[in-house]
Order: sequence, then structure tokens, then C-alpha cells
Amino acid sequence: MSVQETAEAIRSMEIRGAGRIARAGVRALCEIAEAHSGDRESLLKDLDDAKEQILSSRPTAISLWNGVQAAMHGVADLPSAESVKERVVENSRAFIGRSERAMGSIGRIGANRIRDGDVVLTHCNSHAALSVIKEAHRQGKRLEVIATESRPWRQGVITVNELAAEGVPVTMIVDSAVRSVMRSVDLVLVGADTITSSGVLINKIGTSQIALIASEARVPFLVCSETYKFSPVTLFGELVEIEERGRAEIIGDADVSENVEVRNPVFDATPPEYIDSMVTEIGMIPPFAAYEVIVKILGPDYIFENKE
Ligand code: RI2
Repeated sequence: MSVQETAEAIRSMEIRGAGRIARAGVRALCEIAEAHSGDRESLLKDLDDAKEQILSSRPTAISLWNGVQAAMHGVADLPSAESVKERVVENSRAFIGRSERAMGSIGRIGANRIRDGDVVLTHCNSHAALSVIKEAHRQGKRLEVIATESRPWRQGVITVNELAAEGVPVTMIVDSAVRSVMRSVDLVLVGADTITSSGVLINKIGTSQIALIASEARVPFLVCSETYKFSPVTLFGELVEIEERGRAEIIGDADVSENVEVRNPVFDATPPEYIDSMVTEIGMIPPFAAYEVIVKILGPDYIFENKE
């Protein structure tokens, strides 16, 4: 896939999920470097253009920004086209490898929180959350899943089919049925698009309502997230841009007057008070530890590059 094709596939949600879009963006940069035969300046320019195209494809998930930062880390100071190529390829492979391994670690760590006989509610389609559910199932724990449809894109359909294929008993509900079923739920597991330095979770629209309902019912609410979903730019006061998509995604073929305004915000913000814990590849951490993850795990390279 060319960079344009990758950016378009992310924009149109053919490639979706915060982790997957990050890996796809990084892969596109890696391929530019591998295929390049020009001099250092033209390679740097091509990489820079590609970076801009990838970053402009979807605005909310910080995983994309962190992935691009990781792929380009230390590249600007290198003396030759060959050294730039080598570094981008090495960085990209390291990021993609870490990201894939993180999924396994999150699965194993999160599965420890699932008890035999638990009913787990999940929202949208998060590969990190599904990794936990699938791992618990593989360990032989009996569990049932309730999955929301997740309007308007209905990513819940992907979730229920994926779980059914693994043999996990799964029930699909419309998003507005969450409060009605919460009394039979033992644990909520969701993914993350971005986690701010103050521990606010940005995830699929409807997540914050589910967190409120879980809190009211005293049901633990866990966020499954690789550390590259934590946002260094929020340390410097940047607000997370919530993507708004077109009205057609909501209306479909319904006969809605042109005089009606239709809003389609894709993500919402859940405050840390409603989050019991975050399942990351470095362990279960409280949402209030987000600052430390950004400073100590992502490290100064991400922070200082942005600060300038
Ligand atoms: P993983 C998705 O966004 C959902 O909001 C999901 O919770 C989040 O990405 C994380 O997904 P979208 O791309 O990285 O469907 O865990 O808008 O797969």
C-alpha cells in the first residue's frame, strides 16, 4: 500500500482500531524508507510528507502520533540516506514488534482479573480488550460476554463474530441497553484511543456513559491499553481533538430532513474517577499514574521532540 492508500484506508476506517492504525502508519513510513533510492534530502522530504499525510488521516488516537514519532526517532541528525533508511526501518520494526507483543502481555495480565463464571461487558471493537477475553477463555475460564452494537459503525458486529468464532458465549445489545443489563455484569473491559496525562480516557463514543453506569452499579471498569496510547502532547496542555464524522454515517437510508442538524462525535472522555484500573503491557496501573507512564515509559524523546 502506498502512503496515500494507507492514509485513505485509515480515514475511511477500512483500517481501524487505535493500535492497528498506528502499526499501519508506521509500516507505511518503513516502506518509504526501504524503497527509496534518492539522496538524504529527498528521503527526508518524502518521509516528512508521508508523516503529514498519515497524521492528518484521523485526529484523535494518539497511537498514530506516537507511532510516527517512534519511527522517525533520531533520524534528522543522521549523515546519509543509507543511515536514515536503516534507522527508520529499525525503528519501525521495533515499534511494530513491541506493539504486537504488548497485545499478548495485556491479554495475560488482564485475564488474571477474570474469574470463572464472570460476565464481561465490552464496547465497540478493541483488540486489546478482546485479547484479555480470548486469553481467559483459552485458560479454560467459563465466561460470557455482552457486547454493544456501537452505532453508527457497528464495530460490535466484528466483536461478537470474533468471539463466537473462538467459542466464547456472546450476546449483542444495542448501546442504549447497557444500564438494563449492568446488574448481571461482573466486569467492564474497554479499549483506548488516547489516555491523557491526567488519566482521562478517550475512547469510542458511549464509553463514558458505560463507565457512569458501571460506577453506579459498583461494577469494575477496566481499560485495556498499550502504553503508546498515552499522550505526551497533553503534558503541554494540548487538548485531544474529538473526531466528528459525517451525517450520512448516522442517518443511513432514513428519510431525515436537510433542516435537521446531525452530530456524529466519534469519541468521548471518561474521567479517571470512573476507571478502576488500566491493563497495560507493563502491568495494571491506576489512571492517575498516566503522567508517570508518559515521562518514564514513553520517555523524554517523545516529550522533548514535541516541546520544541
Ligand atoms: P484497539 C477504536 O476506534 C475503538 O474506540 C476502540 O476502543 C479503540 O479504537 C482501541 O482499539 P475506531 O478506530 O487499539 O473503531 O484496542 O474508531 O484495537
